[in-house]
Amino acid sequence: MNALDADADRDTGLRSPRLVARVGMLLGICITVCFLTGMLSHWIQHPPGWFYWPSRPVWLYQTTQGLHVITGVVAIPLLLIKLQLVYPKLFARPVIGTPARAVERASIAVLVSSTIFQLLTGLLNTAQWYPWKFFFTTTHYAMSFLVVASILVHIAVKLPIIQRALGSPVESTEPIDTTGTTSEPQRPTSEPAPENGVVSRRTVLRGTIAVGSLAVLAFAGQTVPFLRWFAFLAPRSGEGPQGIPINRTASAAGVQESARNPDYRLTISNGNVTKELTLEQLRAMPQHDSALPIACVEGWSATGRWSGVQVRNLVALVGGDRNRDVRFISLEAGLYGVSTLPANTADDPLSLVALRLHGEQLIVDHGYPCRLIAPNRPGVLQTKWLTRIEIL
Ligand SMILES: Nc1nc2c(c(=O)[nH]1)N[C@H]1C(S)=C(S)[C@@H](COP(=O)(O)O)O[C@H]1N2
Ligand SMILES: [Mo]
Repeated sequence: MNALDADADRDTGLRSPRLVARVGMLLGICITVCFLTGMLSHWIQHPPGWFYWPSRPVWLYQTTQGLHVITGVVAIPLLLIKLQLVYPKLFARPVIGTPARAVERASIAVLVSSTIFQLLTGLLNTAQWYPWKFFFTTTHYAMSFLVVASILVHIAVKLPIIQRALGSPVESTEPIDTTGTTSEPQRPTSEPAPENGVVSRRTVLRGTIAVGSLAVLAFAGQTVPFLRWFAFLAPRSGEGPQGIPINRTASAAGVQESARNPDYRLTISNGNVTKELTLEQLRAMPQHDSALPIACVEGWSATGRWSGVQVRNLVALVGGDRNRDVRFISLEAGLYGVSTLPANTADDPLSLVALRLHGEQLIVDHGYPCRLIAPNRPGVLQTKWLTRIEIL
């Protein structure tokens, strides 16, 4: 008999709550970190009134978003292992039963389907593969609340069993009361712990941790340079012209011609005060260097040595002060063609309108004639092909 087929009600097989609760706990940790880092990324991109995000340390967002993608990826094998351990229960009779049981089963249906949906669409997003019609970020955000709410219900319902299961050794064969009440007598068991030829619970638990660690290595290379070699699953790991991947090319954005227009001007406005600068004038202003990462929301990140004009110098040029948010507008019309830099980050000496990358003029795919590069923020807000800057 296969160890998985052992009677689920007894504590001899792999379906023991002792193993299921431990795998569930690992999965719960991953999902919690994934949810919190995801909320953070959402708030940075759509800041509520109370939200403040510092401009330092420069690597903070890179780290939290790396964690978001890695914990999301690791949750996939953990979820599959957990489902494999418990799936007979999903089809247990009666299908609905008492009202309490109906609620529990409905919450599990929501839990399983929303978590699978969330993790898979997130994974496809890291590969920039969108085989669906809905707008990814809105759906991903809304679905995260469903995932978390259904997990909380699930934990609340199972809490007595979880506590008993985690409170005893994983290999124990003492019966656990899985009914949630103490009234039902439990069958004692005298079966020995699994021996040769039968996979033990401890082996499954170690295997789960090993699979999770492998998934970490396979994805972490997207953002941790010395792990890059392991990153066989990472879609983009630091390859690209001028040492940085390209997220959207100039031709995909439809700016091939406008970006190369010899009459190019960068317009800077502060209320009625407006200045137009040619590329020559921008180059003639004091140039500063910033070593900053592009940290894409999709999980990859890569650091470049950028140089150009400090945002705060451009703000001062039109009489703006250090308490003003600044809006950056691209030649590319549309969703990714505009971003707002909060005042604290606009004032950071590392925030640049960059003209050069790694000592060379920016190539058009990296944002020529000039782009925004600022510390500690998502790549999607590092607007390329700037045409206009507005002091708000
Ligand atoms: N105008 C514009 N700027 C943009 C984008 C874009 O699509 N259009 N993509 C953003 C995203 S999602 C990222 S991760 C970075 C990537 O910059 P890179 O292509 O130079 O690496 O640029 C950002 N700036
Ligand atoms: Mo991105």
